[in-house]
Amino acid sequence: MSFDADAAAAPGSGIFGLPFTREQARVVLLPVAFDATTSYRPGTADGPGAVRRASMQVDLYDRAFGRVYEQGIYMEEEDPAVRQLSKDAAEAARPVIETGGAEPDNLRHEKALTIVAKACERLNEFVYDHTRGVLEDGKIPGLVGGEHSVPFGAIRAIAEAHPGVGILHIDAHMDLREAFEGFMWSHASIMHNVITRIEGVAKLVQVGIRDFGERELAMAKEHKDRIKVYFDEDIAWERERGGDYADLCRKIIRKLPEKVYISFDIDGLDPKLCPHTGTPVPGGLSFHQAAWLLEMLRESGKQVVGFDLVEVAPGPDNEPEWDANVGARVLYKLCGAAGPE
Ligand SMILES: [Mn+2]
Repeated sequence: MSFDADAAAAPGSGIFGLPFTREQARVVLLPVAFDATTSYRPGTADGPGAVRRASMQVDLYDRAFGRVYEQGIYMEEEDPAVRQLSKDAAEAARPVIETGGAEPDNLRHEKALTIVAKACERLNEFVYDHTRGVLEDGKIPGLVGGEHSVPFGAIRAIAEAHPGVGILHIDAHMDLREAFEGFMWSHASIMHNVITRIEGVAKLVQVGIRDFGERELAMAKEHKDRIKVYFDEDIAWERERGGDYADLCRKIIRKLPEKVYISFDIDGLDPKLCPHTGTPVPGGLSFHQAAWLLEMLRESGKQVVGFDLVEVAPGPDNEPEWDANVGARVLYKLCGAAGPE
């Protein structure tokens, strides 16, 4: 292969400028251009395309993870049916979102909720089938969203293939709402749905949490054998007191079982790293803190069996694609964390 990892990406090359086919790749990325239930600010449907474009600028040698690309990384083409499904569902959802959520006894709202739920269920099946296929081929599935509702099908397939798996969940939000604005498959409900519907997930370890409702907190407490929360505020406070971040990472990683799926919501990071994401919250992890956590996870010898990167939203047309630039670099680190022994 005449591929030069230090050269600029060749035109027509794959994600990160790489030359691999799906067969040659160990990591298979699925772009999911779906953002039907985004409540505050839409745009994550354009995330996968923007991340792919921005990935061409990522240097392929990573000081911590080495030659991440050598395992082979391939990104599937976007499925236009997914984008259409997202558009149709978002249109149905709009009147509900505009009134601040579904009203009881409002038949129009009820109908809209049904349309959105059906679209989300179809998406879940699509993602599940794809992820199963990747796992059956002995490869590592990675998903690039889209809003945070999209990995449900992937996590279901992962939990079937690797029962007892744990989720390392980096996010500003707990995403433990039973439903949000009436939408049961809302981006704000992904981990509620995982905990209540996917038995194979033994553990959910949340990091960077700083925006949540009282009922979400109650749910985390109720399931304290399965859910462990590391609040952003505590991490920041520890840092101000001169605490050892590496020590904290070790504690976080110890809470996880041997097999780990990483669900990385970009809004877990400081919003200056993701200014256009759907629901930005002040505070958050620095890029290095997130990277160190991933590096220490890899060093721990635990096995990353899949991952997602969600809620990356590029800015309006004429702005530089800063969010996608950061997203592409996080994605490369995720591929590094999932690298072979
Ligand atoms: Mn979030």
